[in-house]
Amino acid sequence: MIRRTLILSAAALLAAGAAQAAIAAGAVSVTDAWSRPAAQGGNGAGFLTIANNGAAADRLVSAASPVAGRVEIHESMIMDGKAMMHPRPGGATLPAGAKVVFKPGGWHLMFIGLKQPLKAGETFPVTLTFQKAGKVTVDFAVRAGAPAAASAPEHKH
Ligand SMILES: [Cu+2]
Repeated sequence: MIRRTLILSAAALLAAGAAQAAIAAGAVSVTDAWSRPAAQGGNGAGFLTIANNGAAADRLVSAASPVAGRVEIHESMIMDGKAMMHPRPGGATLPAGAKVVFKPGGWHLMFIGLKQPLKAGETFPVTLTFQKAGKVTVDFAVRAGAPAAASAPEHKH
């Protein structure tokens, strides 16, 4: 099962690399992509680690997934003692040589309007678009035991 998933992921990466020369040459790599379980019709939150191994800064400009109506890039921060999420329409800066970790309480992807439930143990594809490195599709793993996205703080725009 794990082996099959790895092979499929490798095939997907190869396909993406063939279609996206920038990624094949690319300085950006993505690891540890995961999300919390979430219900159909609701919103989900996604987390990942992005390494920019290049000599120039890059930027995660957008993301998209067939499981969601749209995907937004958000940043959570504590304001007045409350966790607040803010959309970051300009995306996330990836400094040269830096590793940027999207994690609970910080940067995250917001899957708005889920077309299907995100079930623990399953994976779903997300296509990330980087300003310089281009597009890459990554499988996000839904982790059992993680708090449901429904328990996340309300959005305050
Ligand atoms: Cu959010």
